[in-house]
Amino acid sequence: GTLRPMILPITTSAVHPYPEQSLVMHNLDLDYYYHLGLNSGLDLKSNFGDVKYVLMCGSPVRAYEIIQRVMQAFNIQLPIGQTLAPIGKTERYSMFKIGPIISISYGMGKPSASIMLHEITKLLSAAGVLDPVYIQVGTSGGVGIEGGTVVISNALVNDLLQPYHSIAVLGKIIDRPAKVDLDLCKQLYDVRGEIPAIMGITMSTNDFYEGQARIDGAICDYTMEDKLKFLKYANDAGVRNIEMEAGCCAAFCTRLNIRCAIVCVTYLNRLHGDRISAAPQQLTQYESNAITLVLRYIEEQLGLE
Ligand code: R2B
Ligand code: URA
Repeated sequence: GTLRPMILPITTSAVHPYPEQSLVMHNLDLDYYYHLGLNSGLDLKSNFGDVKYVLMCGSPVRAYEIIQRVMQAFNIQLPIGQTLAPIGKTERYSMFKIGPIISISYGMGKPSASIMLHEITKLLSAAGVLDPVYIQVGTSGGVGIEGGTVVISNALVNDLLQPYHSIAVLGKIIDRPAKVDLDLCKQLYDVRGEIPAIMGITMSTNDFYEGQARIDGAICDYTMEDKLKFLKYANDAGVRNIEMEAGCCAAFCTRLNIRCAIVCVTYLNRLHGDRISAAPQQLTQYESNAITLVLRYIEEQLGLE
């Protein structure tokens, strides 16, 4: 395909609004990816220069599961007793890499996801990676669809049902459009095969309980009717699932011209309840649906099949 510039070269004067601080900033020849435990002084080009896909998920355990599935897909077997080690530090995020695929966790919520996105993107940019594809392989609550269904987002809305990710910058609210790559979205949908998958709107919230109209949080100042009215209203507007990071990922990628897809499996149908009560093996099977679909797409793209 064509080479798309992912990000402008990292400069200090262009990004910093206060000229008087340029003295502090101008000697930024070493960039620290603080929360990843890496920096630009390392040989990023030889370690990360081949990256094509960044698979992002919430939990470090799932980031490890995903890279194990990648290893299976690439037919890589480690000697007995050896495991794949995470790259960098693991206090905040866990990153693994096999060939052109990174699997990295972002924690929970948009602020946590944002920090990871800034740092992995600066790192890949410094490594000379030109056109990476970012895919969120997440989990979510379904709205009007059954547990296990994979939702490939064709649009994102925030908790006000607006297609933005809003952040405060220099004392002002910036509404960043949160869009996905619709070609990528359709290509992912096309490889679904037997996997229950739909395309639909994903609502990205700032909380799991009140922010997602749950009535089982420690605080709940509304009734069951209020909850269902809101969820049905969202469902009528096209919302098919609810999670907590996609708005940030999509807006970040929209801003930097990075191709991005959001693929989240649903754990339950929120019109029927709030509690995630499926057995752990069932949830693992649900998660596997999203991973299988994404890896099927990547295998096809890389010609591994
Ligand atoms: C899905 O699952 C987490 C909450 O349980 C959150 O990170 C999300 O988006
Ligand atoms: N993640 C969420 O954010 N909400 C759910 O209901 C399930 C997973």
